Amino acid sequence: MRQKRVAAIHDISGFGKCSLTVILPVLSAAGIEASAIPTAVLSSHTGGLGKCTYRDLTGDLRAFAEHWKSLDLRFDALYSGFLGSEEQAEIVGDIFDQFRTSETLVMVDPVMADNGKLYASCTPQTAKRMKQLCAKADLIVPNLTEAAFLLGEEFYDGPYDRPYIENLLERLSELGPRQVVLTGVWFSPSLLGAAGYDKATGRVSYAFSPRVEGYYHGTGDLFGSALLSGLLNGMPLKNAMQLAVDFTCGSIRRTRESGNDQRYGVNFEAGLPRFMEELGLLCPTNIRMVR
Ligand code: PXL
Repeated sequence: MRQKRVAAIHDISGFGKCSLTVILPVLSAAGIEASAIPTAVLSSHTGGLGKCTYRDLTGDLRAFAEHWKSLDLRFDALYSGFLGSEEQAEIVGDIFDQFRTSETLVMVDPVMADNGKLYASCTPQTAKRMKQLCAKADLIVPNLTEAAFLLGEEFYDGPYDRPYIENLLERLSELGPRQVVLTGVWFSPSLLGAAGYDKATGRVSYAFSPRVEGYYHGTGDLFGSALLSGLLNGMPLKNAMQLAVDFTCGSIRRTRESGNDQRYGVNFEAGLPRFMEELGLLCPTNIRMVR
């Protein structure tokens, strides 16, 4: 089988395990060639690690794409996340137009908010621009806070029920994408997961795992890259969602048990052999966990 290739359009946060430092290794473990267009370079993520450096790469994005275009590079998926500035939404939309073919999966994670609040580096204008970018996607993967910002309504922190979630999914798909995967979904406090919607079939699917308390950075990026890994390895949406939920929740559980600082991100590395096995890329008898 021809190796799949992804263009990952996210920031690189040097410390704290989110965005490209998570996405690239996960895609690689899934057998996918991962190329990167960095949207910004930071010394760490912006979630409670003190004052980080921040270099916005807005001025470089079009030149990256032009160079790649001159090499006639083709991508099976274009996957965007955290943007370095508001203007990048339009530029990333243009990059989608430059590289998409009828075979390309365009996936947008509208990274801008969590827990009812916009990230420090985002403004209400970011939300407006992110909504325009979502209109160009085949698949979007917002969390429930981002869903509220995209739909211009108040965030509701649960408990949720199926009619509420399914109404959100449908309205999010009306923004443009043919598939929506909503994260942070729960109906009972003990289970946490994701809800998926396919506009063509009208089918709604769910994937859950036992909830682990605590707030860990980079888990949206872990979920998104694992979901894309499943889809590019041929899994149906529901199976790819379950793969991503299990991998993400397993990484959170492992990290919580280790007592490591929540701001340092999750230990997903120890879960990679299992992740690869579920993708059918490893023979189970060859797995040795080294701690
Ligand atoms: O994982 C989301 C994310 C990505 N990039 C940066 C962040 C965050 C979340 O806080 O700060 C720079």
